Amino acid sequence: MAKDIYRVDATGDPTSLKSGPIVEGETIQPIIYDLSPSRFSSNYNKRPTISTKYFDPEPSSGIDISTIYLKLDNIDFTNNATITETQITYTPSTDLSLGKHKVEIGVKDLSGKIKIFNFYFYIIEPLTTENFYFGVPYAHTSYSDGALTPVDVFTYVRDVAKIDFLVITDHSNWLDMNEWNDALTQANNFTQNGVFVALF
Ligand SMILES: [Ca+2]
Repeated sequence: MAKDIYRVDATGDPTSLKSGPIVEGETIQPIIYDLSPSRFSSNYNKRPTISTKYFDPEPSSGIDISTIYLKLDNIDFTNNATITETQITYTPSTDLSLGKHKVEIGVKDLSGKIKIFNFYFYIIEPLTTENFYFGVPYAHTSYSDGALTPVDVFTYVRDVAKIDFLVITDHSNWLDMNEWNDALTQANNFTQNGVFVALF
C-alpha cells in the first residue's frame, strides 16, 4: 500500500522541501487533456486561445506547476501564459499565419515524472463563396456486400444521377489487393475538378 513520504534535499534537510507528498510507487505521468483549439481543427480566428488542462492521476504526487511550459511553433510562450493549478492558457498577441501550427505542453508531477504533449491545429481563411453540393457519402459495391463495380457506380452517379460526389465505403476487410487498387484508381480517374468528386 502506498504511503506518503516527503521530499528532502541532498543533505536530508526537510526545510527546503517542495510542498506536497511524494507517493511511494508513483510512476504515472500527469495527464494533459481538454485541448484548445481541438486537435487538427481548422480555425478562422488568427489569435485563438490556446489552452489545456492537466492533473496527476492516482497515486498522485500532485502537479508541479513551476515546471509547466507552453511552446507554439517551437517558441516558448510560458511567460505570456496564464497558469493555474489545473490549466494553462495563452492567447497570441499577433495574428498567426495561415496553415498548420504546433503546440507543445510539458508538465511534471512532484515526483519528477514528465508529460510532454504535442498537438496541431490550422488557421484557415473563411470561404468567400459557398455552394450547395449534392452527393452520397456512403455506398457499397460488389467488392464487398453491395452491387455493381466501382466503375459502374461512378459512371452511373456522374452521368445519370448527376450528383456532385460519391463516397464508396466498402468493407475494407472484404477487398483483395486488386479490388483495393482498382477502386482507388477509379476514384482518382473519375474525379474531375469542378465536375465530380469520386472518393473511396
Ligand atoms: Ca504522477
